[in-house]
Amino acid sequence: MSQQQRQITVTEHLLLHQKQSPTATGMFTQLLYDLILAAKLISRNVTKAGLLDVLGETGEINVQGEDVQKLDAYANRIIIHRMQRSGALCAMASEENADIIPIPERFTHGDYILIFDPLDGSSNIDVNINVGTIFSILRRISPPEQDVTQSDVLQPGYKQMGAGYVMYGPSTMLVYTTGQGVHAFTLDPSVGEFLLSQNNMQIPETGRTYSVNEGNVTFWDEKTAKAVQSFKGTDNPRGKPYTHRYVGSLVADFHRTLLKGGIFMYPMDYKIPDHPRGKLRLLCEASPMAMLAEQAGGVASDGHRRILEIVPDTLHTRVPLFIGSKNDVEHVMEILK
Ligand code: P6P
Repeated sequence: MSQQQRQITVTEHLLLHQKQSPTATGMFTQLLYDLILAAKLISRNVTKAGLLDVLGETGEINVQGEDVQKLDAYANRIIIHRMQRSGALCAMASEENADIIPIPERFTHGDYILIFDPLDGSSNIDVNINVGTIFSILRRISPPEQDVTQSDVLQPGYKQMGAGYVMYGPSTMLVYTTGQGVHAFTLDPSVGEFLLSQNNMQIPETGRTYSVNEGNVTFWDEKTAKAVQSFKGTDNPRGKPYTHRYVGSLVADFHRTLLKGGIFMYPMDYKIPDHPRGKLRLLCEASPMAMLAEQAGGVASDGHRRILEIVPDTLHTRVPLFIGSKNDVEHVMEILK
């Protein structure tokens, strides 16, 4: 990428795409701009986590039954506070909140719904491993004069207007799509701007890496175990063994898969507490990552169905997830048939 291109800020990039998309309105650009501001505030605290009293747990348990990390709660508060004031939203839904988060009457309402995981992988934060904010943007279905209902939020992933994540690691990166390709920006902390670092990212059709928590092997069904095992031998799209990589933070494992190809898997398992439908949440994890994967030429499945066609039955519906290089995911789906 030329030095000139690298100076493109995310705001310029959004406006450029807004011009090219007849349906886009300034409202969508404003939404992303406010979300980016929230991400910068989160990044500031995440990168100083060891110095501020933000490590460890709050002692609370969230709707997922997980220990709430102090930074989870902080990130959740920052996004809700900032996005309520964006003027673009009629509602929000967070991995940390049991129910839909309404926009108070005193704020301007818009037509969009923001669904997010404020700090995914936060159990890793105390050991300084990459974590991330994952977001998904829908447009309401019900008329603006009515209250937002569950049906406005429980939409299949192909209805998303946009999706993306911010990864807090050696650098803070924003990766997003509005249906016109996948683009990555790196935060330059000296100027506080996200600058374009990769345009129109494409996942290689076949990868060299498989990514799964092998510690669950005794809790998988026979076909899942066979599919995972296939990446250790020659009966796979590469015709030779893949490398195993697993960070345990979806944003980090997905970002590597997006850049290098390969497959990330979180199959259903019979571990206690079991994940009969997988561990990952459809609305705030699988769907946004699936939109990114497909926009980059990859595939995202629950093992049988296209993730983007699954209609969630609750805000916190979980699904198995197989995502990444087209040939690698289709190879697994063939075994799981
Ligand atoms: P396990 C983090 O808690 C998370 O939700 C994802 O970020 C990650 O991919 C997965 O769970 C890791 O789960 O069971 O392997 O620790």
